[in-house]
Amino acid sequence: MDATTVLFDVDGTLVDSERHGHRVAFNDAFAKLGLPYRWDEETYGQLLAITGGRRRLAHYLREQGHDADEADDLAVRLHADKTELFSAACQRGAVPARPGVTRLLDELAAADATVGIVTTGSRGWVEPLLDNLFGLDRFALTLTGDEIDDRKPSPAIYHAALEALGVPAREVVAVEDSRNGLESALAADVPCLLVVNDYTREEDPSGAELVVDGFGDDEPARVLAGDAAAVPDGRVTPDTLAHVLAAARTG
Ligand code: XBP
Ligand code: MG
Repeated sequence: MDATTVLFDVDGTLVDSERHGHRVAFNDAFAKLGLPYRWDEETYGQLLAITGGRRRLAHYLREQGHDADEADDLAVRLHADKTELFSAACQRGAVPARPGVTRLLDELAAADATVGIVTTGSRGWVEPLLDNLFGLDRFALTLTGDEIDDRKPSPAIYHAALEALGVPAREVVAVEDSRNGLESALAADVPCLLVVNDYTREEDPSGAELVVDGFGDDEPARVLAGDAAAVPDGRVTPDTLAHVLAAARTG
């Protein structure tokens, strides 16, 4: 493969973490502060339009009638508790990798690819999650919402990753799950493989070079948009990523 650099999103991409991971931690944080709020799966799916858990909380609290200052103060306290709770979940192995991710990361390592992380999530849980599941030393770069406050869909995190790695956008492949992540990559001119999940499969995938519904190890990955030849045996491999780069060059 000639795609020597791959930038992975975390939530929804490497791990299907939102529905039974982050959402549960947010609800436990509400309970810990004695607040009556609970996010059911549908409500949370709608709130995912807002990237960054603290901003998501502040928005919701303002909607519940808290004034802006009170909402911001509460959001900071809630988010600190939530991050601690979710970090503990990551450390006890309660947040599994999506099927095929570890196999793909191993294949990328064997192909001497440079692999980085670009997530709006908080470093407080991102590091223990990545270390617990994959080993942090596997990643040449890990950028989180703590370092890059201008969150997806802004391209800021991709620009920062490209600069840190010293690679041009068109020689990199982004692997994302959501419209926000896709727009961030596109705005930075980075070709994108979109691996959707139950929360994001109905979002607009336009702009992605290839759209699949998984990495293929539990069941064959279905190609939802793009060249099916990129996923010949239903598994996303380094050659799939090379196809994404080639499609971007000829697109
Ligand atoms: C997804 C997000 C994050 C998580 C919650 O990040 O938007 O905010 O939902 O994590 P990505 P925090 O898909 O870019 O990995 O509460 O730490 O923000
Ligand atoms: Mg994501």
